Amino acid sequence: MAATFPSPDGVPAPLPRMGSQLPPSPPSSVTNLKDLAIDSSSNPLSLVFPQEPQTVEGSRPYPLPPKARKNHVLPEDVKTPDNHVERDPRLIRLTGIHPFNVEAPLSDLYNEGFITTKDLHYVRNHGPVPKVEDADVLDWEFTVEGLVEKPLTMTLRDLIRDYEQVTYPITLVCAGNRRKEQNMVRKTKGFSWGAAGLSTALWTGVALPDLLARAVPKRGARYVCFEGADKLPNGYYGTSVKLNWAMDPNRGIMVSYKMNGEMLHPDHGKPLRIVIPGQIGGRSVKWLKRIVVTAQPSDNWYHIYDNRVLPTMVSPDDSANLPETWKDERYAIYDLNTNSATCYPAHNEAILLEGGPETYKVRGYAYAGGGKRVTRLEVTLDKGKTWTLANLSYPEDQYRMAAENETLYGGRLDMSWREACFCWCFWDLDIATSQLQAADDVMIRAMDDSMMVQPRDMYWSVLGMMNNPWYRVVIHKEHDHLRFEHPTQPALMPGGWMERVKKSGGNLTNGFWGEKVSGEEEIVQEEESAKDICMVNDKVKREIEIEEFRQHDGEKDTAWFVVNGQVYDGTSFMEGHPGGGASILGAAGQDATEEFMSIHSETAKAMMPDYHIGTLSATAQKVLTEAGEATSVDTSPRAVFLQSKAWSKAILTSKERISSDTKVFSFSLDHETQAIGLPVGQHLMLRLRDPVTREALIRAYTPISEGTEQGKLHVLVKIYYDTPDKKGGKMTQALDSIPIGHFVEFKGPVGKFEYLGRGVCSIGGKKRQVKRFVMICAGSGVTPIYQVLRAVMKDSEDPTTCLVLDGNRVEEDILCRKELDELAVLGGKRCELVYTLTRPGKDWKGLTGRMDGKFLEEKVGRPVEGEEGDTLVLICGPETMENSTRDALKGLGWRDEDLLFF
Ligand SMILES: Nc1nc2c(c(=O)[nH]1)N[C@H]1C(S)=C(S)[C@@H](COP(=O)(O)O)O[C@H]1N2
Ligand SMILES: [Mo]
Repeated sequence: MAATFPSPDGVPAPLPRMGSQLPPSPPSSVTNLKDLAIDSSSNPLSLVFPQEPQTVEGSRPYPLPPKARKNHVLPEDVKTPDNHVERDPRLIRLTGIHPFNVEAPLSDLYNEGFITTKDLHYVRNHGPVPKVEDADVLDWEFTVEGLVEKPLTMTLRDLIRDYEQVTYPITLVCAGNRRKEQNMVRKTKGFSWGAAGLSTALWTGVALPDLLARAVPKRGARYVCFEGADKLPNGYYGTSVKLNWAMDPNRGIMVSYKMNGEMLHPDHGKPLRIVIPGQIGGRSVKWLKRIVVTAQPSDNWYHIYDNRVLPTMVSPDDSANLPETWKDERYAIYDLNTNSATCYPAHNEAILLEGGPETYKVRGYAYAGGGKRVTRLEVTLDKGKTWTLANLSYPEDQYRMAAENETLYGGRLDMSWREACFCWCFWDLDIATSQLQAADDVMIRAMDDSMMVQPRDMYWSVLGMMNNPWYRVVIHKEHDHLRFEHPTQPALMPGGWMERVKKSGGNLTNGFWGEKVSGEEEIVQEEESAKDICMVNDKVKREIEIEEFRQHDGEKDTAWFVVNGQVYDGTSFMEGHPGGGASILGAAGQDATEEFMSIHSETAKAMMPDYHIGTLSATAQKVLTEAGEATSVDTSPRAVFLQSKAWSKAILTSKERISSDTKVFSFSLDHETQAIGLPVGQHLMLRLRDPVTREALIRAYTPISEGTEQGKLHVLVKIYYDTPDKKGGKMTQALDSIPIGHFVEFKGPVGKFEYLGRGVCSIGGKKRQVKRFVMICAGSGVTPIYQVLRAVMKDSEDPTTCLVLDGNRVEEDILCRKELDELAVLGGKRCELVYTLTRPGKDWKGLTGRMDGKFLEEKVGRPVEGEEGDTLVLICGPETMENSTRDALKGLGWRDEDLLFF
């Protein structure tokens, strides 16, 4: 066959379908790889990646990709690190502008047919796209290393020259496909995919078993790790699969450099990636640099903290403190689960009742995992009481009919012997309009060849993955037509019955899609929705343009800021703000959504309607978003590191463990002589991004660095690990997991207190002279106290006296003890330093017991009559300690203005 029908690349020979009689004549301009190899062309790229004319539909016995478009760099990408990537504007962005996570509108995806073009193929990028010039593609180097007899370092050129090339159609599916539905039930840690988080392409490359066979895995090798070139907050993206799968030709795992006959698009891994059929997309590492054979699963951060289905009872809060649960390989996702969706009728599609069609062809897609075949798709119009079989078509099977040794895009179509299904399939069913009219909804479920059927109920888990309950489309009867409603719309797009049901107080988890079941108790408001605090004033109707907004950017002491597209006037609250007026001024003239939402309590959010003055116009919002991107990438050298309005990056240089749960994190600033820019007693904001969700985590810290120190910044942080009696923290765990050499962002200063020296304090901008500080702290609350104490004691002319009360559990918990002791010695009579422990060891000679009312009465006493205002009490510790201290001191006669809480 191969001799009779040369296997052209790009210009397909009009091959006969099975059973067809006459062999067509080969095309005159044969351009297959072998012919090209003897071509005298001087450009090596054009040999491997010829400018292939688009393949003609129908001329092969199997589907070929539709014609792809010529795209351009989109305006929204220009200011991002992806400003070199050309993209299709139809793609729906799921995580803001950057990083690029997108799906096509579901109908557009379906309309492209079996093979998706690069234009509409979904993209899941954890970070910026590595930039590789065309000229460097063939020189791209990667390794096969680890537990192998013959480690390999090779270029893409070697891979193409030295190995057999294959082409397979493969459907990639992100484990987050359909996650928006889960987010509607309860917010997961993942962003909101609709049902188009999957795509099918023809991938050309080398079968991984061939590569591994040459490297020869050693005894004891059980896993293969893959690592990409994209550097992310927690290291390079990487993951692993089992070695025996990687060695198994049945599994079809490949290293690929061509998608639909073209060099990989940058978003899809240019120039080289792994493609794993039947498994979640997350294992198909893009921009491939290393293949490492190991005895253990990958310890890459993204292998452990992404693409897992944790048990359903693990809440987002809990999950921060369960490192062992995360590492449990049993929760790692590999094979896809069986899933399906309805594409037509589309969301909001309407069909006429009178004069409309007699029947409607309901249709969509289905897939199964691990090479399994979808063996049936059933449709119900009565909530699962009765089911009808839909027609199924498997375009993938047509590739199995390719001639022996037939190639496509330079790779052999090695499909004839494969029993496995690597691709999605399509289903359809004609339903009489009258039947649709009589029903409330159309629901579907698929079954695979292990007889696993899609469940009715959702399995919610903290990352929101593998969502596959029956896909439900609601039917609305609206005067002369029927209108269809899908469960959700992707990203933040409104619409869908889930949102509607939730808004009307329905309980989506009642086993009846949130519909009121007769006899059901009045629904108790869900905890989650109770947390959606209303932050707007309904009476406010004003639309605000950018010019007006900009006039209140803090310069003239008026501070307007934006949260969720709404404009707030924070001017009158600057004095009352617990974080000091500076934190409002810092947000003035900006979109403060992320920061505001992640720092503020429900109480603070509930205050927002009082300050709500209008809605930002759409154009103004666009300008603001772009401005925000611009300031954060400003890299010009500055004398002072901290900026109040823009985040500045600092590189983590070391983590020094100073107690069982405390570390000093050291950062290098922009240059060696750069000052931190933090007045004594003030804090800075530290921002990290959760690498999975890109959610911003922001907290205030007081560094322990000397104010005079340059080029470096040291922050002492207590890491809240899980203990039997206490839950840990999201922020501190995330900070702890940042590798050396990666950045975090800082901003500031913030705080209403500042120590100016020699007893002069500034509190909320008002000066106050004090003679004595009482400093009460516990645990890591020592850091702001330590700052002020150091400023007092290091200035021998400062007459202020300090009484420091530091309460902890065990001796080891006393943080910065050496430094505190040294300051006490330095201060002599000016300083009294008292430690007390609640669980002292037997060698402890200091005080014991809690810093309760009795203790405070003894140590601090009552304010001295006639000397009101001479003493300022500084307090910093856990909330419960701060509250009990407040109560005790007020009981002793201290006034509110004498107590300052950090
Ligand atoms: N290097 C690298 N590989 C990666 C990712 C990534 O962010 N970096 N994302 C993964 C995830 S979660 C998915 S679903 C697929 C998506 O592949 P696509 O963008 O080509 O559709 O790539 C996987 N491989
Ligand atoms: Mo994914």
